[in-house]
Amino acid sequence: MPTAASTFAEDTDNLYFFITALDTLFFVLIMGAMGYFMWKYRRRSKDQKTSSITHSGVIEFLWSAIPTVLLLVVFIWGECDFVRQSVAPADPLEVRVTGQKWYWTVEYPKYPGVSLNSSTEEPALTLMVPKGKPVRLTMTSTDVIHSFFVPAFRVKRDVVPGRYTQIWFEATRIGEFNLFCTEYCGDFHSNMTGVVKVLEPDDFERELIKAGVLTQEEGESMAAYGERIYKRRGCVACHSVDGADGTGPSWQGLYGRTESLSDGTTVKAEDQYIKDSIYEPNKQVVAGYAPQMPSYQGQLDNEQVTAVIEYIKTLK
Ligand code: HEC
Ligand SMILES: [Cu+2]
Repeated sequence: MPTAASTFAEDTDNLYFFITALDTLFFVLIMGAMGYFMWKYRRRSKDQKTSSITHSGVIEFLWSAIPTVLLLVVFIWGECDFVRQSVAPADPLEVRVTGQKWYWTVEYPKYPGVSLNSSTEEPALTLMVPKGKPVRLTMTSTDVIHSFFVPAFRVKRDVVPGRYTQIWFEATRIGEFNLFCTEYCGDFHSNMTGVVKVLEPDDFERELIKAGVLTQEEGESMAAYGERIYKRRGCVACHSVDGADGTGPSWQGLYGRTESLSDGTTVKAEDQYIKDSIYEPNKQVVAGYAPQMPSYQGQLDNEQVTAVIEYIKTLK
């Protein structure tokens, strides 16, 4: 069993063990009886005939009634856990989760401006939650079906485009736990992992704001800030900076290049074009690429776009 780090873990594991023990018990009983009868009623001589066998009402009743009762126990037990795990308690910490090829973005309505992203350098910090407080995730996808799975919490739910799905949990242990996408979602599905960090409630807010708010630091150059945005806001998932081709074109040598577009026209890749590519990526699509880039309208402000441009300028 994976580490148990939420209030659901024990319930889920107990039911799981119960079902496994029940299976084992009946496997032994049924296989044992079968072996014993094979031996006991074996044919002893060539002309031995089977005696006439009628049925036993008592045994037939028991082999129907006992499994029915046991299955009802499993059903009611499972149903109670399921209901408890479906309905969050009042006033949970609300978190918005967006799944996207091939990373997660996490936002907190209570903390505007905070955004965590699993495509960051290792460890890919994705979700921060306080210990001992109910947390409710409202999840959606911008492209294909993903699935949000934290084994240590025993929570898993599909993340579907055009629909919101919810799960909640309460973490019981401080630490870092793995997050996976468990719905095959394309080439780099296996990269769609992340880290869930559980903090003491007293540290939570401070640490979250430190990790989640992206602002230019004292003395940081525009280009260095742009590089952080590139890593933190998921550009790194599709754009390389060393010339290697990805889902999108490499940024190496991009600035000032004459770009051929899919409609047959060309454009000089300078500030205006780069800015448009970030806010309205499907307006001018680079020839040879699918229009797979999400719009960052409302997610990156003007200053951040300028920082990205300054960073791209340095990638000769
Ligand atoms: C899901 C993959 C994906 C992500 C994430 C992504 N892009 Fe793109 N990007 C593309 C693709 C595909 C293209 C080429 C098609 C097009 O022009 O729309 C592209 C094109 C571009 C271009 C034009 C490049 C050129 O060679 O002309 C720029 C600039 C750009 N993206 C910036 C960004 C920035 C900034 C981010 C992060 C904030 C980002 N992209 C995140 C897929 C992505
Ligand atoms: Cu996925």
